[in-house]
Amino acid sequence: MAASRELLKKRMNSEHYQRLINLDNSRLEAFVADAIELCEPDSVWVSTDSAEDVEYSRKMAVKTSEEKALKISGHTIHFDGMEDQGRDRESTKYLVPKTDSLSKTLNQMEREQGLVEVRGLMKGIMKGRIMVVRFLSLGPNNSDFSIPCAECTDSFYVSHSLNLLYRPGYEEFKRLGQKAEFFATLHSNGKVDQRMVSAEPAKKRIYIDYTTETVYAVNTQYAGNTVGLKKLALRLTIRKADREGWLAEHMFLLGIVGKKGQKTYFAGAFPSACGKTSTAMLPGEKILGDDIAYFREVKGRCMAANAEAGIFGIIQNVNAKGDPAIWDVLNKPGEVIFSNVLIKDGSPHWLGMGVETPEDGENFSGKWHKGNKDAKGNEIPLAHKNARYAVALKALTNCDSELDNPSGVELAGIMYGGRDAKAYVPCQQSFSWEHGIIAYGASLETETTFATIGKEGVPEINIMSIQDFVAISLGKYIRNNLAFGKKLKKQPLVFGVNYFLRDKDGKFVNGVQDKHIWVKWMELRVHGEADAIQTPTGSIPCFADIARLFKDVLGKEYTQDNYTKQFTIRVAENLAKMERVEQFYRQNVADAPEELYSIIAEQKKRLLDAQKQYGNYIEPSKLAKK
Ligand code: GTP
Ligand code: SPV
Ligand code: MN
Repeated sequence: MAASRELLKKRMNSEHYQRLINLDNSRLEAFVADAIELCEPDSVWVSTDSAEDVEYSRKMAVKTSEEKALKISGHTIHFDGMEDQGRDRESTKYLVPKTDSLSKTLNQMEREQGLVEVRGLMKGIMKGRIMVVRFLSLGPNNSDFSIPCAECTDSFYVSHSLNLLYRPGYEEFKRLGQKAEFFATLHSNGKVDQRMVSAEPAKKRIYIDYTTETVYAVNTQYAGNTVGLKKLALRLTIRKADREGWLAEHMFLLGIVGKKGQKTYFAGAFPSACGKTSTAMLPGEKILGDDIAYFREVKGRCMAANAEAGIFGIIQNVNAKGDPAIWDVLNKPGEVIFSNVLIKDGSPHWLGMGVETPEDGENFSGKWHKGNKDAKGNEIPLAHKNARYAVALKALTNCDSELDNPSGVELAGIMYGGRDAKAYVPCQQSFSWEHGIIAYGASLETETTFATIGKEGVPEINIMSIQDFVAISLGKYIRNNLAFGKKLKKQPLVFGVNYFLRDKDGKFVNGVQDKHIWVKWMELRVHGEADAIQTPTGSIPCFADIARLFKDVLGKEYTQDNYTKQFTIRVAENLAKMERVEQFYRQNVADAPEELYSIIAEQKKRLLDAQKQYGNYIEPSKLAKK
């Protein structure tokens, strides 16, 4: 008997040992055996896909007090520590072997050293605890998109979240047997306090060993750091997609319902907390995904699927009027995990929920009262800005029918958008696939948000909204995107959006509902039903088309003044932006494709020519329809 099997047999009860052995995968057995030997749990619980097993994780999350039941049936609350309220860029590192190198914008360390450190922290860490072994699938099952994943964790909150966010994978592992090439995550909460919250944030480590497709996460609970299938797997998926010739993206998937009821699918990349869920949830449309999408070329068409099956969404500003579909699931019986909101009398409260909120209760800081201050003397808000909810997509009335379609859906358009206060117009279409990928995707500028730990509002370049997760060279990643389009007979149209453009006084020039107009316009563009005006940075909507959409979709009057304010091309700001982008690539991306520099140069030239003719601010009325 192989060494792993012997250890497993000794340390597991026979039923759970058998569950593992039935999957007939030696790498899996070695992974679980190593996890047991390293973490020394009291017992090991292997979950199958059965309803009973799925329910066990849900129940245990409450029994262990990692979650508490709320008033509405099926609702629970989980708290993360004060220093564990978002993805932690600083503690998250790629483990790079001495013989390899990764782009310098990525946080990294030498592999052997990292393994010694993180494994040292995990030694004996599960003593007195149960280790749960989970099997799940990224992408629809029985599909070219599927990727099997295994996670060992001592957190039933993590395990419960996996139930809601991903597709079951035990049967998939069984089907694949030795062929299952899976991603593995080993997670531990580490030491917890009396509230069952990870108590040693200074020892938080999230290390990605891409050479063995294994991730270690310790002394953290925040789902973005611990649910292996989310951003941790995305990093590994990008490497896999690179090897296999497809794309894995930080994008939502949305079906826009046309006049005759036909659906046109769009994907959109926005950095964390910059608009993916808000766009995918537009009332009257169909949500297919809100965070991670896979694209494959099939017979010259771009087919897309959601890696996930649920939403781990930002709850701030979710209210009855703006987000009826989410509001509905958050207010009726059904499975919902709330995290880091305020709890009072068994009900959750959050910032921007549109109703009066209590002055006290329990929140991420513990017992809370309005005016309470943190250790640094800052007032503690009633809920964290990055407080979230986890729900299965199928719980939503607007969930798209094609969620589990193994072929995915055909994509008609892609959009890129970040928090760009100064330069890009609210909505524009690229001149070509390549122009869109470079001028909107690779040139994406944004500001840091509350979704990652650290200072908010710091401007940065975040390539395709995915930079943190690009575990291959950035140049190669961009070339893959360019090459992917060239393989397609029918390319999706590429758009740039900017929900966060500000006027001279620092006020946003658009309302939060305006994004609905931009995507409706995109749908018209896909079907050749709207004209556009050509500007130096892209094709923008004509006034009449969007005025009509504002009326039809939002019942709002849209004025020429609004249009001029929003769509005036700010030449100097755009030139400065292109300079910053070029500089970024020259300094950080040694292998950036030549095409990137030529597309940026062409855009600069168009801007300079226009500047000579029209000056620094070009009103759309001055430019010609195309
Ligand atoms: P992750 O889940 O972190 O990947 O984020 P996301 O891209 O799904 O972000 P989400 O759509 O949840 O939006 C994040 C924040 O942006 C929320 O607090 C929204 O209120 C705010 N937001 C969304 N759309 C707009 C908009 O059009 N204008 C402004 N000003 N804020 C917006
Ligand atoms: C993001 O930060 O982009 C998220 C939330 O979607 S998580 O990755 O889970 O932290
Ligand atoms: Mn995200």
